[in-house]
Amino acid sequence: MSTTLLHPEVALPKDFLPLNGTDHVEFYVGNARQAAYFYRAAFGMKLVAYAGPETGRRDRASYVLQQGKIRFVLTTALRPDGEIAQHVHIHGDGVRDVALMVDDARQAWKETTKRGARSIREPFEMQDEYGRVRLSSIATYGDTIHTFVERGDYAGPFLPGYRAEPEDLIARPTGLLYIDHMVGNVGWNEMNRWVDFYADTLGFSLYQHFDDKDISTEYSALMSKVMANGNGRVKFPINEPAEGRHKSQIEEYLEFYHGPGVQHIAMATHDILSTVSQMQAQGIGFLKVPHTYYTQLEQRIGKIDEPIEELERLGILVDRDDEGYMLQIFTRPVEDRPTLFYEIIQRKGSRSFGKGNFKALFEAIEREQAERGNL
Ligand code: TYF
Ligand code: FE
Repeated sequence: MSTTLLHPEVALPKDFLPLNGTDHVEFYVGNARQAAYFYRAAFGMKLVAYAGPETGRRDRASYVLQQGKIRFVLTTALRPDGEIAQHVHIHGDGVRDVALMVDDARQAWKETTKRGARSIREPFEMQDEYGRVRLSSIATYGDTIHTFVERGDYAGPFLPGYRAEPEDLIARPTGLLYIDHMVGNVGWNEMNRWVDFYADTLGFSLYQHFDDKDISTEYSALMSKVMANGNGRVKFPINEPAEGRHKSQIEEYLEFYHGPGVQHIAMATHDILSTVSQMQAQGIGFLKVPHTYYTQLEQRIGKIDEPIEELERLGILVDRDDEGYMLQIFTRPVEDRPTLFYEIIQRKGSRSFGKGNFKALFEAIEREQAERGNL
């Protein structure tokens, strides 16, 4: 993979998979009604649409939650057989589908399957009184898929078959705006295979800001490369485990998820101090950062707008690059298995993913791993 910045005289190859962003993230869960309550009360997402037996769908129930541009779909099986129950049986609750917004779902399917993507669903149409959408899906790592969503001028609350829900009085919004990136954990020595998959099959490239190899260190016990689509709206870091001082956190994930899958979803805010205070008050647990991190912060980062005491009180990390700085924080795993977690991120010019925080971050993760007896 080359990270060379394209020179103006070099013609840009045509983007064969233009993406307008992340359409939604669908989770397969054991109990969608209760999971929805968690995301509404703690993350502040609003319930906007529903499909299930009441709307004529007999085998599953789905709750659509929204905050800013972030849309989650929580789906549960109503029967013991079938793909949803099977997914939950193996993985516990987890991300099934990272759905991407396209102008042409037939073209997206054709271009990606032609380049080697495994088809999950050939292009098909769905229709109701609000209009028509076109969908198609391909496989990615583990049991995870990408659905291409072509909405056209569809005017319904989500997709055909969903009913709109009344104003959500449970949701306590926390200022989350959009998905900044979504990270996949893959198996030992599989990172480059999946980096190549996103490059060759979806036309992504190594995010230019990063050096070609990126980091595997004694303390991180992982390797990571960030892939981004042509217009940079979709960014997928890919992690693989590495040998380190202790058992890799990625290995722990792979054991409990029983294979590759989505590790974390990073959601952006314009005011991380208020977003994190509110999420904490609403019951979300974040990783703890030691006091020493903050005693050295100003000399590492320079002057920043946020009071250091406030950052320390909340456990927010800061990193800088030549374009600016960024603030980030990580939740504890949000399930009983040490699998999926969330990152809250505020960018102030920086395109960093927090490389400068890796030591502090991975030590914090290891402390939690040790508490689970998995180090
Ligand atoms: O997305 C990223 O690359 C950063 C860094 O287990 C990171 O958030 C990488 C691995 C990890 C936690 C954070
Ligand atoms: Fe991240």
